[in-house]
Amino acid sequence: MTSPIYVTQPDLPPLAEFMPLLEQIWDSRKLTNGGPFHQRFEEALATYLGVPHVSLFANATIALVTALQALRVAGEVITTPYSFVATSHALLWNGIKPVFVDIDPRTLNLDPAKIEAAITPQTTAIMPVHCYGTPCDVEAIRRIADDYNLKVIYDAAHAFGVECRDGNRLRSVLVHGDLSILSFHATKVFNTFEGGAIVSPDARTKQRIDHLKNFGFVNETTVVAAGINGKMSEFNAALGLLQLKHVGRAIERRGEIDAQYRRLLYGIPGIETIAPLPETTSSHSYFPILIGAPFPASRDAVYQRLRDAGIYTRRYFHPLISDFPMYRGLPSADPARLPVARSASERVLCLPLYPALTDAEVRRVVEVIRSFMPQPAPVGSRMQIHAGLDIA
Ligand code: T4K
Repeated sequence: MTSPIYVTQPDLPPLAEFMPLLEQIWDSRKLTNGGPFHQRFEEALATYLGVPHVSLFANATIALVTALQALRVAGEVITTPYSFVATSHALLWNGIKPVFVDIDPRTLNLDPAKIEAAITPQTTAIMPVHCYGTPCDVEAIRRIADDYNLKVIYDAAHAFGVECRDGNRLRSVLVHGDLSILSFHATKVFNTFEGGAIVSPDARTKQRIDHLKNFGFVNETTVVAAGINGKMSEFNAALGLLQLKHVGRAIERRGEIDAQYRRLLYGIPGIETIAPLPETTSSHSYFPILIGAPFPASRDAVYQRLRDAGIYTRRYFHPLISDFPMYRGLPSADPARLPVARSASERVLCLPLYPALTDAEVRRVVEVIRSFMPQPAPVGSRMQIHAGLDIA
């Protein structure tokens, strides 16, 4: 019996390394509300990522909701239908109308060429997603935002540790836009069980965000905003601090698996992978493939055969956000306006990818996919005899 393979498996540090940190928490009785681990992790994370300011959160969804409030975004926001629902849900939680714009078939990110046509007098911001960690066209988006005086909030839940060319050096993709949001959920490249963060460019914005995530409290008697409770606990922060020591190795192993998949899948007609962008580093957060003609089976048939073999892939992102009941009545959710996103959503399958996945398991996944291919004709079959005659 082979053991099941899931789309991901959280990477954890050795428990023995975490125990002394837990003992410190037990001794201090400081469990939350900006304790010493929170402080240390926030600083260490900003340094690791090479970004100016980080505000830790309980999860990325609360961070997205807070980011929109911090920038006082209202009215309409242009966003992608090809993401996890949390991206658009954060807009609805703020009473903002999502306006869906189609994606670029090459990166599966919001297509900058289609943004301008969706801008109305009510538009106040753009909320793109660095889908699977592939950076958006940040320059094109910045130009549009500047021209129309719009804010840009990047949902960077998949983009931990991703860097791209900035002048003559590589720099974190998280410095682009007005704010970037990270997720440290169990299923992410870097996890703190649950967790998230907002990257902000200046101390003033960070301070506003920090007030908003703590009920709006400035001190015991002063409340400056109708904030929420979005704080990260000491448990999660201590784990995060420790995870930073190990994440480099984890990303390296992810890169090896990514390369192995690309090698083994190469040349299968109808299986597409997302090509890495030039001058960009990747943390290999997901391994999506797009399955279409001339591959002899549908995406769902492949998904099912893999399941039958104990391999639990995921169709991230199917259905499109714009197909869910709370969105599908919007004019921008009309399927006719989102052909690229729809096509990707119908063809995508995210293959298992996590540091503990073995080379043999990667081969097992690809073997099931290859099992749909027509078998090579047996020796001595008519086809081969004809071929032989032709050659003769
Ligand atoms: N923006 C974007 C673009 C996002 O992708 C997400 C989250 C967010 C915002 C919001 O971030 P957070 O608020 O969550 O910080 C998962 C995650 O729950 C979600 O965080 C993630 N995106 C989304 C893409 O995937 P599910 O429903 O697919 O997770 P689940 O529980 O089915 O887990 C998948 C597999 O992982 C399981 O089959 C087994 C394995 N697993 C999972 C968990 C939770 C484990 O082995 N251990 C675990 O503890 O949503």
